[in-house]
Order: sequence, then C-alpha cells, then structure tokens
Amino acid sequence: MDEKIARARDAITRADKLLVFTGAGISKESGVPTFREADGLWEKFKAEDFATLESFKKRPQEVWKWYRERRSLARKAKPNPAHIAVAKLDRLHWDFMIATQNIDNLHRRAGAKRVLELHGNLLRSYCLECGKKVDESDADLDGEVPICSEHGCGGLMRPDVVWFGEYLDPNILNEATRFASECDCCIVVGTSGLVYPAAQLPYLAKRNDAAIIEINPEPSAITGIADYFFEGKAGEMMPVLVEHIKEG
Ligand code: BV8
Ligand code: ZN
Repeated sequence: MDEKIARARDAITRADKLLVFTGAGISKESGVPTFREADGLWEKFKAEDFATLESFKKRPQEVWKWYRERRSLARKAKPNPAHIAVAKLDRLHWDFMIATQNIDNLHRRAGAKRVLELHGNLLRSYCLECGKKVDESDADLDGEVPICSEHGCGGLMRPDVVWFGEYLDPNILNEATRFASECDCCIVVGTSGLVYPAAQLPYLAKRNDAAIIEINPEPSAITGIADYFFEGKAGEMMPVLVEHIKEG
C-alpha cells in the first residue's frame, strides 16, 4: 500500500491542473445517506418518483417534504476529514477544481472555494414560473409548498437541484468538461459513476492521460480506468493522500 500511496501522492504533487470529482460517498461519513447502496436513498424512494419535474408537478408537497428532510440532514451534517482534505488542496493555489454531484453544500462548508455544483444545491430554491432564485429561508420549512415572493408571480418554488431528465446548467457543465479534458490528475471520491453527464468527467481526464486516483470502499463504474484504486472510506483515505502536502 505505501508504494501505491507514494505514487498517487506524487501524481497529485506533480499535477499542474488537479480535478476532484465527488459523489454522495464523500458525505456518507457526515451522516448524509448515499443513493444506490443498501441503506441508500433510492432504496426507500424511487428516483423517478421524487427527483423528476413530473413528480414535482404531480405531488409538490410530497417532493418538498423529502427535500426538506434532506435539507435539515444537510444542515445538521458536518464536513468530514475527506471534505477538509479536499478543501486543503483547494487552498494550495493549484489550478484546481472540485466538480461535485452532491447538493449538500459540504464542500463549501469545509472552506472549498472552487466548487462546481453539477446537480445544484439543496439550500437554494427557484420559482418554476419566473426563475427567481432564493437561498433557503425558514419560510420553506412549514408544511406548505413555498410560493414565489416576486410581486404578482405566485409561482411554485422548487429545490435548485437538477432532476432526472433535466439538463445541467450548461455553463457549469462546460466549465467542468473543459477542466476535466485539460487536467493531469483526477481524484474520484465516493461515486458509483452511473449518472450522466457528470460521470463522463473522469473519462475525459483519462483521455488527456491524466492520472486517475479513486477512493471507494467498493469498485465503481470508474474503477476500470483508475490508475490507483484505494478501497476504503473517503474520510480515512483522502487525508492520507494529502497529509504530505505542506500548507504555506
Ligand atoms: C440528463 C440531484 C439530458 C437530485 C441527481 C441511460 C444511460 C445513461 C444515461 C441515462 C440513461 N437513462 C437516463 C439517463 C440520463 C440520466 C442518468 O444518467 N441516469 C442514470 C441513473 C442511468 N441523467 C439525467 O437524467 C441527467 N440529465 O441526462 O439530461 C436529458 C434531458 C432530457 C431527456 C433526456 C436526457 C440529470 C442527472 C442528475 C440527476 N440528479 N441528483 C437529488 O440529489 O435529489 S443524481 C444523484 O445521483 C445525485 O446527484 C448523486 O450524487 C448522483 C450520483 O450518485 P453518486 O453520487 O455516485 O451516489 P451513489 O449512491 O450512486 O454512490 C455512492 C458511492 O459512494 C458508492 O460507490 C459507494 O460505494 C461509495 N461510498 C459509500 N461510502 C463511502 C463511499 N465512498 C467513499 N467513502 C465512503 N465512506
Ligand atoms: Zn416567480
């Protein structure tokens, strides 16, 4: 293992352009459930029932109840050592980017600045009619479906997350795909690698001969292209990968 860690650390240190691509697994140790594991979210709720615009239009109250539960989980959650280690990489003035599929805001709460939120952010909402965006307000917390505060609009507010069948923000996706295609090291943490177009990012990095480093307790759809696969928890492995890098 030490030899593999040394080589992976070296790939990180030598990288001019470093991408960190994360999924729900990086927040598992913060108490935020993943999607596709035995105790995952999609086991209890079928994605198409909750994470789609159609289901929101049919059952806005139920969908809001689900997202409010996840919002309060996200607010109670604390960044774990993996988020902290990734934020340390961000501080070290690299040509650096975090592309996350997570909507729990934990990378930012760990102090990371350069974060592309591919699937949106659970703490923001926007109006279905006029598009007005608001940060979470406690008004969202009562049982009703929040209504747009724009004068005369009255549209339904929805969580500012990308649902299945919805396009990602083109600016965010373009920036992420461009960065991935130019990076020379991509660290993949806690994703099953099943959801597109986000999951293409490590493949774009690979095509640019980037070193692919993956941390996951079990193999994922990305493991086949990983140069270094660390079978373990993000909260344990990520700090080990960056502890040699001195701050300042
Ligand atoms: C789109 C936000 C264009 C909402 C999410 C067939 C083939 C290919 C693609 C498709 C297809 N059919 C449909 C599609 C497109 C679809 C898609 O990719 N579906 C997949 C499921 C097949 N994609 C879309 O719909 C996207 N939009 O394509 O638009 C379009 C437009 C119109 C019509 C057609 C197409 C939009 C996708 C975004 C959906 N929104 N979330 C919300 O969160 O409520 S996706 C959801 O999955 C989350 O964002 C999540 O992050 C993401 C990916 O999951 P992971 O993060 O990887 O989490 P998962 O549970 O799967 O895995 C966790 C991993 O962690 C595991 O590997 C586990 O081992 C590991 N782990 C566990 N513990 C730890 C750990 N790792 C480290 N440490 C630990 N301690
Ligand atoms: Zn509105």
